[in-house]
Amino acid sequence: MNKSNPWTALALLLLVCCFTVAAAASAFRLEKWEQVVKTETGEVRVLRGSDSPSKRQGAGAGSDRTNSIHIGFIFMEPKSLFIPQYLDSSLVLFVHRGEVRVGWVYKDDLVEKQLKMGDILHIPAGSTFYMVNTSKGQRLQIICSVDASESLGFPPYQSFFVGGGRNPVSVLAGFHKSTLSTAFNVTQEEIETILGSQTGGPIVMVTDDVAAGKDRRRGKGDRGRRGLLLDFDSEEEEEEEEEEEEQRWSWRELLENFMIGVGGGGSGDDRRNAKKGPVKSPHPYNLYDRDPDVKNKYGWSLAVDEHDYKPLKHSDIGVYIVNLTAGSMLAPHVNPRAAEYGVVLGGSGRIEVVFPNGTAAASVEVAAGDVFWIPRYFPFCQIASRSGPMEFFGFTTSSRRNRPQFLAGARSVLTAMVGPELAAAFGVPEEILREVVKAQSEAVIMPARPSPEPTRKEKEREEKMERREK
Ligand SMILES: *[C@@H]1O[C@H](CO)[C@@H](O)[C@H](O)[C@H]1NC(C)=O
Ligand SMILES: *[C@@H]1O[C@H](CO)[C@@H](O)[C@H](O)[C@H]1NC(C)=O
Ligand SMILES: *[C@@H]1O[C@H](CO)[C@@H](O)[C@H](O)[C@H]1NC(C)=O
Ligand SMILES: CC(=O)N[C@H]1CO[C@H](CO)[C@@H](O)[C@@H]1O
Repeated sequence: MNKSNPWTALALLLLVCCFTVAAAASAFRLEKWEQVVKTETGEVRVLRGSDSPSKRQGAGAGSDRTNSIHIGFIFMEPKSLFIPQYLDSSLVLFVHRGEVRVGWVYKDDLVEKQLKMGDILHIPAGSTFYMVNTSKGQRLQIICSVDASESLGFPPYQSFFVGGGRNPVSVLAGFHKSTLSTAFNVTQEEIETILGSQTGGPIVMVTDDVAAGKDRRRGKGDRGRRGLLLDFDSEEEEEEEEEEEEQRWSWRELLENFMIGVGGGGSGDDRRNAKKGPVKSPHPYNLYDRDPDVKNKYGWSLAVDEHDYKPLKHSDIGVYIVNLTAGSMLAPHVNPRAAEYGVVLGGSGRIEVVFPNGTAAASVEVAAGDVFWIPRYFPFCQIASRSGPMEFFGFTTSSRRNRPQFLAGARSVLTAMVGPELAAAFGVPEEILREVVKAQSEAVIMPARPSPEPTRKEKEREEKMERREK
């Protein structure tokens, strides 16, 4: 009479309950593993959060943040380097095992920290960082949250390698060689040396010196302490962690919409009239009444944010204006916090924009009246034509201090990071990297490179090519 045994019935009931609970629990377990990086010396795996941000149409960013977080697992063998990169997502790193030295750009300076087991560290979206193992013979494991609420919408996250070469491809590679030659003030050959060496993937083996960070301590005075850009205001701004609703777009839309108003008519001369609308209080703010943030022989630029003009805070919009002399360049840079809209007020020039994978997204000629759009995080530069100055003005989609990150010039991410890690990232000797990074004495706005005259080596190569073509 087992059937009627009440104990058996109870046991069955319990069993059923257990299964139900287990089934429910498995629905809460994230199982969509993705291998994002895999090299001989390391690996990154990501588990996507239960909902990707692109699905959260219309949801106020931040209101349901839990849905837009992915969980990343980073494994790095001893003596390995995670090549300098920035992401379209912010990270909170947690050191699960081993030790790691992390260098990253914080408020325009390079900061380095030695993390040990149990430490956590926040790396903001758009901030360039690298990681070096420092644990003796122990595999390093980091668990991190990948907060995609500021992402471009391509989960799990989009990385932009600053260091690199052939693999990973540095975003620098997306600019014309001649543009880089001007920005860095070195020959195109030297550029090719820097950008053609690394083949090891995003996580590479490094020498003991790099792993131990020896050079770092020795050369302390030489690096790190420099403001990257526009430290025109030493007052420490409290970072409001406001969430910004980002535009969603696809690569295709990007290509199609780069020039949103080519030949939009209207010469730059209208601008002053346009400004004098019937604006009531609060008082307007005049761009021309203020000293530029950056000014040298080759041009000037200034940006107005909510700290300068409070009303901007309400609409969360920033304003900037740039004037470049003939042939000059606003060096390759990145806006870590905002998309940028620009209007060419006068003159003409060229704009280059680079995809995250280090290929050219656009290289477009612009003239007065043209309107351009640059997505957040995308590297780009503006170059005035040699025939005359180019003036452009525009808006950024954030009223917070933008802190553009420059990728070339005397105050750039590269000058801040130059050292054994960056050399290892590019796969070249440190002296060679230093020569290239230091050749440019100007910051932010660079002169045209004087001689389109090729060097002897370049000439010889050209002649060889010509002969081959015949
Ligand atoms: C921009 O610079 C050019 C010379 O480089 C100058 O003639 C022009 O007036 C400047 N524009 C403004 C608005 O300052
Ligand atoms: C780089 O990314 C763009 C945009 O997604 C794509 O069109 C292009 O094919 C990619 N190039 C390479 C070499 O992967
Ligand atoms: C560019 O490099 C040359 C040396 O090769 C130097 O004389 C010149 O001052 C540099 N120009 C700038 C703007 O740094
Ligand atoms: C600084 C440091 O401890 N680096 C270590 C990275 O891993 C290698 C291999 O175990 C060690 O020899 C290094 O000391």
